[in-house]
Amino acid sequence: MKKIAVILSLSFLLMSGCAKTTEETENQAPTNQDPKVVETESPKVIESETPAELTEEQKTELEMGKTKHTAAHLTFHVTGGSFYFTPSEITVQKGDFVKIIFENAGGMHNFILEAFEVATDTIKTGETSTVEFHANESGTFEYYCAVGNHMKMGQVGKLIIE
Ligand SMILES: [Cu+2]
Repeated sequence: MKKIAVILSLSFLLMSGCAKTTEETENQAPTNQDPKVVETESPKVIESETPAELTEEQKTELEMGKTKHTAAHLTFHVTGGSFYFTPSEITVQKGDFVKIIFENAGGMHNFILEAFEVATDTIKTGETSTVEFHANESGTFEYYCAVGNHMKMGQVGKLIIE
């Protein structure tokens, strides 16, 4: 009878032990899975948040952000006549996006800025021609009118990129 009692109590202990083990594994199971879930989701989230490719404008803005400058979008009205540009000096910051609205006050003129491959059409009195460029290089650059001898006659200007 004692043997049976021992066996019964042993089997009871084993059963309760098993039960506890099962509970523990059940309790542990979710905590073990949680990191796995995070691990598998995190790379996906990072991938989806990574832009396919930054545009030139975004890259510039990032560069400007590092040096605490913000790339500006600037528009200048430049008037050309015989034989001048007004203004004859334009100053922008490196990284700015510049739009030039060239207005012809009289004669045949154009606006050429070779450093940035900018050239308006040759326009007549009263006409306008617009060009845009990215001032991504600092320095002083000359713009001029390429019609006839206008440049020699003084139809030049200075672009300063700081
Ligand atoms: Cu001219």
